Amino acid sequence: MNYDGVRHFPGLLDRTVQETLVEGLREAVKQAPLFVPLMPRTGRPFSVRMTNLGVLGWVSDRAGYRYQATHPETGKPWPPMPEALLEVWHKVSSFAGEPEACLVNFYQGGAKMGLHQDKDEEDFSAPVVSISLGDTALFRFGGTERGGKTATLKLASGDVVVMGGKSRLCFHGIDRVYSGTSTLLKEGGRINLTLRRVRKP
Ligand code: MD3
Ligand code: FE
Repeated sequence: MNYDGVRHFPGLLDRTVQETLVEGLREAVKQAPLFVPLMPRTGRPFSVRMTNLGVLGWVSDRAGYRYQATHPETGKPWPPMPEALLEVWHKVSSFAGEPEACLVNFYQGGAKMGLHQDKDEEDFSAPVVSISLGDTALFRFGGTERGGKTATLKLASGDVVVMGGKSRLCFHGIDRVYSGTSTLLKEGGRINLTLRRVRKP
């Protein structure tokens, strides 16, 4: 399906690739543990836990949202992006360069994500590529103005979404995750990986 630059590839990643990605993440979180981001100013915690892979990672705390080269708690560089992730990027992004950041969002319990825009990157010419693993989620997206009309899409394990063109700056979020809809993660829940370009070339 195609909605102003949103491209959804249901089931693009087979079970073996999904398992390979999860195994890579299990190794990565040993070096870069999941952390709970805080909302700027209020310090209210996100319900999602996060970490990053790649040369840059997205973090949020009372000081604001930003990309940085190191983990906010350990001070160490983020782990490298596994080859399997780069393959997905090159398969769907139509972008010549490599992704610089992979934000890992881990949804458990009632975790969700409110409507927001991704605009902490300097360069919006590259798409954002999203990979869903584990339980199915209800993804909501709208236009580039807050308060406009929205549509929803269910994202299942192995689905890939590419947000390019006009959709790159659309409002989007995760309304809910349907527990028990996937057997990929033994403890349940959902992982979303977003591959991004951050800096201008
Ligand atoms: C639309 N993640 O990490 S992925 C995020 O499922 C984020 O965890 C959600 O929103 C998740 O910022 C949604 C789909 C997605 C990702 C990036 C986008 C949609 C997007 C960037 C621009 C527009
Ligand atoms: Fe987002």
